[in-house]
Amino acid sequence: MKKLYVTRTAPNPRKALILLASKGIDVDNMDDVDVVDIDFAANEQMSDEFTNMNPMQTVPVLKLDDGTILNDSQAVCEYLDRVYGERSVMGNDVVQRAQVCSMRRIAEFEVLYNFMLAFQHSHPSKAQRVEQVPEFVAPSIARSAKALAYFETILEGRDYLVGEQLSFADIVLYLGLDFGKILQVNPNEQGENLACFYQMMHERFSIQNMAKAKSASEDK
Ligand SMILES: N[C@@H](CCC(=O)N[C@@H](CS)C(=O)NCC(=O)O)C(=O)O
Repeated sequence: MKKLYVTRTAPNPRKALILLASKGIDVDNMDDVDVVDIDFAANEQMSDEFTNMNPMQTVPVLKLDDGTILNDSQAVCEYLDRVYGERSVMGNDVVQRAQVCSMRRIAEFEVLYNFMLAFQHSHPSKAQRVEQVPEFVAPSIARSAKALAYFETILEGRDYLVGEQLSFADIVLYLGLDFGKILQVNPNEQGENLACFYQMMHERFSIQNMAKAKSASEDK
């Protein structure tokens, strides 16, 4: 049995959960994958057992049947995308794959990463993990906002960043917008196109709605 280690509220593991959900796959109901929930409040990512498996002490991690460890969200998502479901969310042809890659990296490094940096340098829960430099917070949020202005123009007249269907780039941009809320950046106030995009994605993939879908399927 493969094992997928996640924290369901954290953006990087959510990439994997949303990728599977977008393909109609219930992560808790897979024949060959067990989900292991890692509780940040209990510092489970710092335990000896977890650290032996992933010295970076981060989630997600996917442990394959032969013991191979994938300890980065992009690697985990590439694997899950290829092995499960029919349509790839990484792009349908060579050009689309390159476009999804480019949009995904900009969403990741300019939006999500800068919000994560601002969070790590300001939130008390990260004080033991990061040497906090409060001066990083405001410029990091400003860099995210600048990239959001770029995405606002990309989304003019379209539902998704690339082509006519949801791609992995959309998932990462959504997670960036959603994580920004913790830093008081309202995803509904970054432009009309981003607000529509956020609401569409949030309806399907918010933590609450994904938990509701899970409990509804368990009740059946
Ligand atoms: N490059 C890694 C980064 C993963 C990462 O930073 N994960 C966060 C959750 S979003 C984490 O596990 N943090 C642990 C902590 O803050 O102690 C990836 O994309 O998988």
